[in-house]
Formats: sequence, structure tokens, C-alpha cells
Amino acid sequence: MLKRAAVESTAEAYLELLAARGVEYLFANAGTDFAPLIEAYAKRGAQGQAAPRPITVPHEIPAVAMAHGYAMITGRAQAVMVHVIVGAGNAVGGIINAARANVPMLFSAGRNPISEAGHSGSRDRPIHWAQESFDQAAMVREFVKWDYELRSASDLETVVDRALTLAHAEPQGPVYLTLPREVLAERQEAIEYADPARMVKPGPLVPAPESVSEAAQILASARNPIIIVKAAGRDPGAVPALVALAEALGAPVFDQFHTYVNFPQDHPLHGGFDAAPHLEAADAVLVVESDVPWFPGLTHPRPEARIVHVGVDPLFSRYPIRGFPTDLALAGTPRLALQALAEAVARRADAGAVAERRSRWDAEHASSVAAAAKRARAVQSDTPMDMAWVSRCVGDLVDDQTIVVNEYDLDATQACFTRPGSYFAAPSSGGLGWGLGAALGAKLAAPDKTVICCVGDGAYIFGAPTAAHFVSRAYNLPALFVIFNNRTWNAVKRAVQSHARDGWAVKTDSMPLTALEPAPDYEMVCRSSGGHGERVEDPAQLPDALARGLRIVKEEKRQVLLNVICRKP
Ligand SMILES: Cc1ncc(C[n+]2csc(CCOP(=O)(O)OP(=O)(O)O)c2C)c(N)n1
Ligand SMILES: [Mg+2]
Repeated sequence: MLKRAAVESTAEAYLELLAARGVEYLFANAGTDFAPLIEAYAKRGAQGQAAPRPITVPHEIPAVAMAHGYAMITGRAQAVMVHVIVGAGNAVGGIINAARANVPMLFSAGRNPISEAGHSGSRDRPIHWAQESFDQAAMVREFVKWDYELRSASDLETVVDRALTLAHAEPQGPVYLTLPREVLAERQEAIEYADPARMVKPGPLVPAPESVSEAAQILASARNPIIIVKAAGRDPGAVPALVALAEALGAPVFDQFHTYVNFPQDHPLHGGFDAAPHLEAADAVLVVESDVPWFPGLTHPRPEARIVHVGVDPLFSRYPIRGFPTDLALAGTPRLALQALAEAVARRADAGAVAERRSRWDAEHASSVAAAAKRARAVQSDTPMDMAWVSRCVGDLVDDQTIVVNEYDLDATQACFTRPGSYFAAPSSGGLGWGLGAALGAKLAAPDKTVICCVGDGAYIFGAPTAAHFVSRAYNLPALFVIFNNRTWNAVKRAVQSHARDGWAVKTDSMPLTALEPAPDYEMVCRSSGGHGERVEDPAQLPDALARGLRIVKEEKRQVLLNVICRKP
């Protein structure tokens, strides 16, 4: 059906169309390029017309991370808009994260006026010469699936629909649109567009039945098959399918470097988080949505072990180099590929062998769960606190209503996540600063859930905390922020220790460029935006502080930050 809507400008037509296509939010960090858009928002607001809700995010890193967090809960791309080349430059780290995590997003930046004079919106500021670049999209081109510049209102529907369709097509990811000010400012009378859209995302993909049979044959005939997974839980529907497959096979699932809940942690076939000690003994390895199943320089399966990869892009075609052996690669939506594989394996597997493996792995599971609990107990009184204890205390808060967003320091072995979509960790692209914004985006997408955001002290600073706490207050997005404060960039320190085990830095106990001291009173940053902030030093007080924090988040609907003082490595 064709719909016609009266509008005053291309900017207004853009908002009309985004709303019609179901884009609920525009996360924005504005500049002079936004003038026509802000004018259009004001007009539509005054007249009660639909538009994506504008969210002011005063730094690009949390702006992009919010769209990321929203999409990781809902699966739906939202719009982000930043200010010309300078805003795009600030956002790139977040775009890299969204690209590597296959998170859909419509990322856009204004473009400086092109003409020096003669148009509505022509140049009238000193920045308008300096903020023009030869190829604005080049800044993000490597990390988006598609980029384009809107040249005329007549193309608007095709451009917006193509952007959203491509962002949602697997492998999902961000797309980029440049929006020049003159084009946005062009006067219009109306926009006509198809409603509903005539361009929609392609449906899910299934691997060919003969590939499924071949993979099932490899797995069912193995004596010691194992499964390694990292990000299948991006689609919550993949979790029960993976459970069915693991059970059909009697194989353990190693939730390695996991960024989602891929497999319930309390399932007896949850093999823990480290496949490395089990690679040698495996004769078949199923690698599910995992870019790095092992480090070839350290350990790897035997050469005769058969390796099967499953994923929307099992070759990780956007990675320049990735050499893991692959006897078979099943490209498809994991939910469907794993379901098909589970059924095919169930038809072939030897029940006796499955039962024997299962009891062996059940015992292994029970002992690794007990070992984790013992680790936390052993350090429960350490002062300053050990991160295992902090992780255990946070893990104890997890219930049906919690979503945990973890940028690094929460040790998930100390918690028990069982519900798909209840745990999200930073993508392995590792662009720091993701956690705060992702948690706020998750809260926006799931207002009835309790969001707990765990960050290192380094990650917290990268997340532009004044901007994040501002957004939390301004848009009523209360969350519990827990800083694992070791006053260090420990990841960098650890890299030095493994690079030169007996080197100068270790021997002289000198690690320039790794300390975050004198540490700010982080709790004050949250307080300055109306939140509750506490510094927690006593390990015995931590459970109460967390419970208090959660109560304030839930009942007073205020953000809370606990600055948890951990041992300095
Ligand atoms: C944008 C960006 N800059 C730098 C790094 C390098 N880096 C990786 S981890 C890390 C330290 C993180 O510190 P913190 O959050 O305190 O965690 P910790 O290492 O102390 O556990 C740094 C600086 C990065 N990943 N991303
Ligand atoms: Mg740290």
C-alpha cells in the first residue's frame, strides 16, 4: 500500500520513514549538521507525529554502545547519528565492536554543507571548510556492510530500506549513511512510500541437508567429540538447539570466550570455559559461532581430529587471516543448523557410547563447579578484594529478572547463567568503552529487567562515564554499575608478564603505562548525576552493598555505582 505523508523537509521525511520502518530510537550526538533534523523533530513533536525517540548521548562511544545494547536484546537495528567527520571518528571503536559482534545498526553522520553558497544550508561557519573530507565513509567503510550518501529525497525510501535490510541480513552488522545538510534541509511537500515496506530482511538460512548428514556422521562416529561455542546465544533460540545437540551426542560444551549465554551453565554437559585441556583427546570438534576456538601456537587438536564449523559466516570472511582447519563448514542460522544437526546425530549416535560419555562429563561438570566455589571461598576475606569473590557476590544476585553486561572483569565461572539473553560480554574486538552504553541500551530495551553492568576501572573511564550517567538520569534508565577497581590496566600488565616472563618489567617490578593511580572517587561521578554511589572495601560488606544497590535501582529507580576496591595486581 502506498502511503503519503505531508512533510516540510527531507529531514522530516527521513524521520517519518524511520518511524514507519519500526526504528524506535535515534541515539544522537549533535552538531551544526543536525539543524534541519532538529527543526523537523520540533515540528513533528508539536504536531504529535511519529518519529524515532531522540536520545541525547553526549559522547559517541556510549551512543553507539546504546544502539548495540538495544539491538542485542531486541535484534532490531536502531539509528545512531553523529556530527560529521569528527563525530564519526569518535564512534569508530563502537562500530568495530558492532561489526565483529554482528549487531545490526543504522549508523549515520551528518555531512558538512557541500556548497560554499547558493543553497539553503550552504556554508556559514568556519568549521564548514575544515570538516569536509575527501571520503567521509572511508573512516568506517571497513567495518560496515554498506555505506552510502543520501543525495536526494527521491531516493530516500530505497536508501533507508536498503540500509535496514542489509543491516538485518546475516551476518548482521552496522551500515553507514552520510546525511548532507543541504539534502536534509531541502524543502518538500510530501513523501510517498510503501507501507509496509517492500524490502524486508531475508529469512533464516539452513545448510544443505547433505552437509548436515556429513557433519552428523563425523560427530556421531567420533569416540570423544567436543563442542566449542562463543556467540551462538546472539539468537536465544540457538540455546535449546545446542542443548539438544549436546545431549544427542553426549558431548561437553565449552563456553569459551563466551559473549552470550550459549548453554545453561547448570547443565551437566556445560564443560566450563576452557576447551584447551580437552583438545588433545578430542577426535571431533564442533566449533559453533566461534572465531577463535584455540590458539594454534599454544595448543590444538590432533591433526587427525575432524573439525566442523557452524555459523552464519563460519569462515569469518571479514577477518584477514584465520587458519583453523575446517573439514566441513556449515553456513546457516545456528538455531536451525544446530536443530538439524541434533536430529541427524540422534538418528546415528550409539546410545551406549552417548550414555558413557555423558556420565563422564557429568562428573567433570560437578567437579569444576565445586572447584569454582572453592576458589571464591578461599579468597572471601581477602582485603583488598579478590575479583573471584566480587564475581561470586555479583553472581549470587542473578535471578530471572537480571541482565548482566560485562566489560571484562566479572568472572562468569563464579556465576550461574542459565537463561538465554541474560548475560552479555564485550565483543572480542575489544574496543573499550562498550559496557556502560550497552547496559543503558539493554535497560531501554528491557525496562522491566534489572540491569547490572560490571566494568573494570579502565573500561569505566573508556565508557565516557559522565555521558553515561547523564543518560541514565535523563531517560530514567537506572542500572547497577559495579566497578572492579584494581587501579590498573591489568590486561596490559598481564601482556607484559607473558611477553617477557623474566624480563626487566617483571624483575624490577616496574610497569609504566599500566597504572590508574591516583584513582578517582568513581562513586562521585555517579552521584553527580543524581545516583547513589558507594566505595566498598570490606569483602564482608559487599553482599549487603550489592543488595542495597539493587534495592535503590529497583525501588527508587535511581542508578547506583559501587566502587569495589580490588587487589592491585
Ligand atoms: C579503545 C581501547 N584502547 C585500549 C585497549 C587496550 N586494553 C585492553 S584491556 C585494557 C585494560 C582494561 O582495564 P580494566 O577495565 O581496568 O580491566 P583490567 O585489565 O584491570 O582487568 C586496555 C587498556 C582497548 N582494548 N581498547
Ligand atoms: Mg583495572
